[in-house]
This record gives sequence, structure tokens and C-alpha cells, in this order.
Amino acid sequence: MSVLEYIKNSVIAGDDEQVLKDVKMAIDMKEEPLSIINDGLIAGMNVVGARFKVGDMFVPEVLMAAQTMAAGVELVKPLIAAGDMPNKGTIILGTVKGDLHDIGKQLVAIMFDSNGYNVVDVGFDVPTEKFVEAVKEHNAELVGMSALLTTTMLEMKTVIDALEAAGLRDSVKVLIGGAPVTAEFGEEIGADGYAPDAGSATELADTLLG
Ligand code: B1M
Repeated sequence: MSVLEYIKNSVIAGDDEQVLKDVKMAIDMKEEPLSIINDGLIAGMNVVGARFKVGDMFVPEVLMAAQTMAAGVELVKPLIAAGDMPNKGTIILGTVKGDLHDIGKQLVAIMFDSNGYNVVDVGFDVPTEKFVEAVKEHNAELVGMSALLTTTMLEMKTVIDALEAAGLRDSVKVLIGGAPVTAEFGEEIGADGYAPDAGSATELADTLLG
């Protein structure tokens, strides 16, 4: 079994002590940091998601797996974060109101950060007004919104409407993502772009702000 398989299995088992050992081993073996995240940690979380869906795993186990994955990401993070980069712009990033899913958004934050953006992470279950206030306060160039539930993705339109009402929509780009979100949905609600994963979110931000 490869070290990435070990990492995957530790996430599925929700064993955070073991995942730290596995990730350290992978780093020592010079595995690519992004591969550790995508092919080890996220791969494990995807299995958990599938089992959760069919009722083979329950919320406490999913939470343990999520915390295990987050512990692994923390170890890899410094290897991805680039040193002194020029500031490409400020991004307000959050998971919309009613939605507690935080992990994907954190990965997007890491990728933005490591690519030279100043990321203001406003957290999860973020009220509409908080997005608007953060754009004003930080004079942000881009708002990134994440949603993992078909019910909460509709909040993205509410935020876009609020930015419009506050007279900010022309000065800020809106980028959306999260498992149930699609490019078509993005067009429907008037977002500037949709990204399916953390890597393409950064590429799209470069295009939108370039
Ligand atoms: Co929940 N959950 N969950 N959950 N959860 C899902 C999303 C679900 C698909 C599971 C399932 O049924 N198969 C399902 C949603 C169904 C739907 O609406 N379509 C679901 C449900 C139903 C629920 C509850 C309602 C369960 C319940 O209580 N009955 C409840 C809702 C709570 C709430 O939010 N109000 C709930 C709760 C939870 C936990 C709290 C237990 C936990 C979250 C813990 C945490 O985040 N701290 C949790 C988890 C972990 C999951 C699964 C298993 C994994 C999500 C995850 O972290 N994936 C998930 C099933 C699944 O997705 N396979 C599921 C790993 C992460 C790296 O991927 O978040 O997709 P993801 O992010 C990716 C991309 O989507 C993209 O880039 C990321 C990295 O590449 N991306 C962006 C994300 N945001 C982006 C923003 C961008 C661009 C790209 O631009 C700004």
C-alpha cells in the first residue's frame, strides 16, 4: 500500500494521530504537497462522503474524519504557502449563511493565500451583511462564496443582491464554488465565475482580476 493510501485510510478511520504520522512520512518521502492533499486527505474524505450518503457512516464519524483531514492539511500547509509574494489583491472568502461546511473553503483559502492573494476568511454560516461589511472594510477586489448544500447555495444570490444594493457590485468580482454549485447556476445568479476545485479557483481569480 502506498503512503497516500495510508493517509486515505487514516482519514476514513478518523485517526488524527495516525494521519499525522502518515503525512510526515509522505513529506519525508518527498510526495508533492498537493498530491498529499488531493490523493490522500481528500480521497479519504470522498470515501467518507459516499458512506455518509448511503447511511454507512454517521455525523460523529464524519466529523472525526473531517478533523483528521484538517489536521493533515495543517501539516502540509506550510509547504504550499509561498514566501514573499506580491499581493495580487484582497479576497473575502466564506461559506454562506446556514451552511457549516468549512473544509473545502479552507482549501480554497490555502490556494489563494499561496498564490499571492490577501485572504480574509470570514468563516462559515456567514450572514449576508458580514460579506458586504467585509468588502467595504477591506476594500476587497473579490468575494468568494462556498456552499455545500442545495438549500444554502441559494444564499449566494442574496449576497450578490446585497452587494448590488450597497453599490459595491461594479467594484468587486464574485466567484462561487462547492459541490452542488455549477457554472450554469453561477450564470443564473449573476456571479462572475464558478470553480469546481481549489486549484481552478485560483486560476479563475487570476483571470478575473488580471
Ligand atoms: Co455534510 N453534507 N451535512 N457535513 N457533508 C454533504 C455536503 C452531503 C453531500 C453528504 C451526502 O449526503 N452525501 C450532503 C449535502 C446534500 C445536498 O444538499 N446536496 C450533506 C448534508 C445533507 C449535511 C447535513 C444536512 C446532515 C444532517 O445533519 N442531516 C448537515 C448540514 C449542516 C449545515 O451545514 N447546516 C451536514 C453536516 C456536516 C458535518 C458538520 C458533519 C461535516 C462538516 C464539517 C466541517 O466542514 N467542519 C459534513 C461533511 C464533512 C460532509 C461531507 C461528507 C464532506 C464535505 C467535505 O469536507 N468535502 C459531504 C459529502 C461530500 O462532499 N462528499 C457532506 C471535502 C472538501 C475538500 O470538498 O467541500 O466539496 P468540498 O470542497 C471542494 C470543492 O467543492 C471546491 O473546492 C474544494 C476543494 O477542491 N470548493 C470551492 C468548495 N468551495 C469552493 C469555493 C470556491 C471554489 C471552489 O470559490 C470561492
